Amino acid sequence: MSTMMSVRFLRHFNVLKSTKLVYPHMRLMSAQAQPLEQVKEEKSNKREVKKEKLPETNSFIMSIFSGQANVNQVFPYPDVLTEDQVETLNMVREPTLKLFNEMHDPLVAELNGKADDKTIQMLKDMGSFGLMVPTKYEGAGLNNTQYATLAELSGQSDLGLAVTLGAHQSIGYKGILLFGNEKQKDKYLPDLATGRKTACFCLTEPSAGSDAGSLRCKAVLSPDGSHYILNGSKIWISNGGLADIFTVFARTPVITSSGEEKEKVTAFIVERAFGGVTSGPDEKKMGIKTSNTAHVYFENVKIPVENVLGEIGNGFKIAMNVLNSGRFGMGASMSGTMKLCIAKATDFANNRIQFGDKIASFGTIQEKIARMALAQYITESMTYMVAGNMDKGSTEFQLEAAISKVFGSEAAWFVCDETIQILGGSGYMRETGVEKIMRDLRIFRIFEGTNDILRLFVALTGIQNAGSHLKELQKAMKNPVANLGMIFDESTKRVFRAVGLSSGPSLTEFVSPELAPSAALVSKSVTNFGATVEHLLFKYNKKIIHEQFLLNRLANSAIDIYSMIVTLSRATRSVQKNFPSAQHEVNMVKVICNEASSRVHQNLVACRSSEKLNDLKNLKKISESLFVNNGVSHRHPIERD
Ligand code: MYA
Repeated sequence: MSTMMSVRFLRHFNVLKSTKLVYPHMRLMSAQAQPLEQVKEEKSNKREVKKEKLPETNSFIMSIFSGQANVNQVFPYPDVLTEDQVETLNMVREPTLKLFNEMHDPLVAELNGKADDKTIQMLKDMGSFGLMVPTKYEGAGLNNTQYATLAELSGQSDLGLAVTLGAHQSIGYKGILLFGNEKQKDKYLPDLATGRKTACFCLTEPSAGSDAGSLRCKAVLSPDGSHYILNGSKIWISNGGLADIFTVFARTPVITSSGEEKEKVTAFIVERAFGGVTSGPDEKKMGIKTSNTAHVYFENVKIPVENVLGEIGNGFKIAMNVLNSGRFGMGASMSGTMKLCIAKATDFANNRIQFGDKIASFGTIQEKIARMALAQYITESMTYMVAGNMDKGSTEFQLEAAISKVFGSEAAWFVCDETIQILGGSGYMRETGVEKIMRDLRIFRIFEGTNDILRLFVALTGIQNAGSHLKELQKAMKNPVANLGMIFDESTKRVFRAVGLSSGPSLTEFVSPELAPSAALVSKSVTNFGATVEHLLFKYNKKIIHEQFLLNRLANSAIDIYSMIVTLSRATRSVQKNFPSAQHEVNMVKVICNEASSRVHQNLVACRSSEKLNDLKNLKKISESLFVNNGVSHRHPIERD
């Protein structure tokens, strides 16, 4: 993350901005040390005073930053599809599966740099270009959960083709779907949903990659106020060379409420037909070669004012929300890719004889396969948890969506790598198809927000919320009589934690009895996590935003905690519904929770123990030495003096 982001984050870090945080634990202790008479009097007032609550969030991940576990979003595991919705889904799913299995050859498509025209036309005819567009705009009218199952199929077939479909609908025209007015939807969605026109999402620029807010494309209102004139360029745009409709983010001058002129980002719907829009050649890439990636140039493009998407100056939020709303789709496609890899690996291991036995009988291979299954199960559980919550109308899913993208893309890389390892020499050969998957997969840890940026996003957003939690508590301390209930709850929690009696928020009541010990591990992890966040806020105050070594460890802990809670919830539902795979799932979740909670412990210790912090300091020094040398800075073994 750039310093710019830190600076901007600092600006939005209202909680820590003005006052130095006071460790609430200390304040609480002093509040308790009031004269007995006063306390009695306050207690007698308790019934009359309104019991104020600390700021609530429905996001499980957001809540753990305050050491709490709001389980509204995670228990029970979402079961959102009605029978009718399953039927509608099957109407798209079955022909898609047939097409992927029988017609589309990913290796041939890769050589051609695109899927063949017949395949694309069939996908358009079966509604695959407008999966989530309401039927009144000629779309398939699916919800997020239904969409996820199709994204999964595309990941299972060909990630290059998945990117063509995803860049079009997951981000390309998603802004119109989410933020367009009726006129814009009427005008654009039918052509886009049917694939008569193709869309792309134009955010990234040469100087604005991860730091999306620093974009330079500029749109200025014409003197007669009828249109904007857009100039600038965008890079690495998926579908950029094919698109007819572009969602473009550009700076526009706006007058703020104080009368000052400022440049703010605005989103526009741009048609290639407006003139002045050109695309560069298809980029030569490591993978996803079946999809098109190109630079897009805008030269004095005249955009009618009615093509402003959302409000003037609100474009950055639109871009972020489009990305937030699409990230679970990546988890879904990664989940499908892992299923394909696992099937290839098990098939190979079941048939390959070495040392007189099937290699499937060797412990080395068994552990690999089991771990691949855990990675896929976690990704799938996260994806459908996020999609299900979105379908239930949740608006607080951005952290969980980011986590599902980060976890899914890394899990898929691991699973693909292990598949190649199991297949040995065969895995390295093109015709087995896994080598292409590995090349295709590499970009998934980079685009739609690099995993590094998303980790910092998760940690900083969570910390910001925890900061406001602590600030509320500070405020409450100024009027302890009116806020006695809240102060009492918080102080009890801290006192118990301080003497090691806190077992954390109880989760055992939500899980099947066999999983109770695993749920207890999550509770413990959440308590330690909240305490560590509080400790870091106390120690670093607003400077915490610059402590990326620590922020990454918090993000990794949050990812591990989310992987435990979603799988616990899902396996519990499987047990309750008596699914044939219930015991298999319980076995997986036990391992997931044991291993993830140990990693959480290690990561949190690294944020607090002086020995571990010294290691982090040394890592910083080591890197500095390399930057000074522009490469390795130690002497070669053969050098003598
Ligand atoms: S598309 C390009 C992808 N690019 C990115 O993802 C850019 C990554 N960078 C960022 O996200 C931002 O710049 C970060 C913020 C996070 C670094 N949700 O000052 P700020 C608000 C809601 O902190 P910055 C591609 O790759 C924030 O609260 N709000 O911002 C193609 C604040 O609000 P306020 C957010 O320091 C992929 C304001 O914004 C969020 O600049 C092809 C400013 O915040 C958020 N997330 O940095 C994919 N973030 O002013 C194909 C910030 O009110 C997919 N804010 O306080 C294929 C998949 C397969 C699908 C299959 C289909 C079938």
